[in-house]
Amino acid sequence: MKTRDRLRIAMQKSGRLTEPALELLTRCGLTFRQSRDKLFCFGEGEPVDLLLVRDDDIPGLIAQGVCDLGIVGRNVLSEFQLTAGHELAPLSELRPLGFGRCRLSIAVPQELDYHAPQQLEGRRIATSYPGLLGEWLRTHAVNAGVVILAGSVEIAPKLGTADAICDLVQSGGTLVANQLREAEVLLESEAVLAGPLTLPVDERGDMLELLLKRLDGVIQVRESRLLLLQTSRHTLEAVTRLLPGGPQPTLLSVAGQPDQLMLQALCAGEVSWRQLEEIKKAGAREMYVLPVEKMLA
Ligand code: PRT
Ligand code: ZN
Repeated sequence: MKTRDRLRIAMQKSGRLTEPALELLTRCGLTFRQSRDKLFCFGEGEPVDLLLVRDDDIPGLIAQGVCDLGIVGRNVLSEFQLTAGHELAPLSELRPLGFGRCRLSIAVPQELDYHAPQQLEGRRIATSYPGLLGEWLRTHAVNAGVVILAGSVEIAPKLGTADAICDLVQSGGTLVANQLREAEVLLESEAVLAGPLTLPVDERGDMLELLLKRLDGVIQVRESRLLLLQTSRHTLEAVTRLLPGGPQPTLLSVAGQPDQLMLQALCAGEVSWRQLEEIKKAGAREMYVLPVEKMLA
């Protein structure tokens, strides 16, 4: 494989994952000379470039070494790993990214009283995910016909080309509109950062390590809030007990008020009004909840 000194990330050119993936990379400090209609975006600050492609092509591009990383749905990555030829390098999921959530499910006609996988025996199931469906059928010892379709899977039962489907579900609206209902969840999916099982050890490896650290920081702070409040020393214990999870709070003394403390705590998730009101009742005042922008552990 030819060595490169710049890292190359494959991501979806236009689709559900495009905007959130770009936003995530931007939050990691990466900026690109934008040519969205083109295949290639040159990275300006850091030696990281983008390749904009169809999501289905992303795992293959990594496996062939054309790209070092990719942002792709776990559904696409897992399907690739089950169906790709053994001559291609194995891939791994480096990080879950927390957007593009959906699930790969088997759905059956609403009138079928589904309660066990064996009811699918001998039926035809339409899907674009023959690898994942095949694996599930084997695990559950069900012999069913797999009808491979590239798209519009949900209308197959109505057309009579299949008895059930195996497709991505998010809100469930598409299933309802097609008189189908979810029977089995095969995979919980979200966008992931995919890469080769063995990471490069040259300059790209250093950049990759740096990028992973920034990514961890961004993911960690995305839901984090910094809680600031004042409390007197005698209500400190009651206030601390009510703090939403996270590391130990930091305490600062307040100038000229020896009985008062300023408390600062990093909370792992959203802090609700209800929680704030409870903490206030325990003796806190001057409370602030701030979003966290960057974090480097
Ligand atoms: O052109 P390209 O091949 O790149 O795009 P694509 O059309 O294959 O992909 P796209 O943009 O539709 O989806 C990209 C990725 O988003 C998928 O691989 C999933 O990882 C993720 N994702 C999240 C979804 C959904 N949610 C989703 N709801 N992908 C597809 N859907 C479809 C689903 O196939 C079904 O038709 O939406 C319908 C179901 O949605 P609900 O809300 O009605 O249940
Ligand atoms: Zn696709």
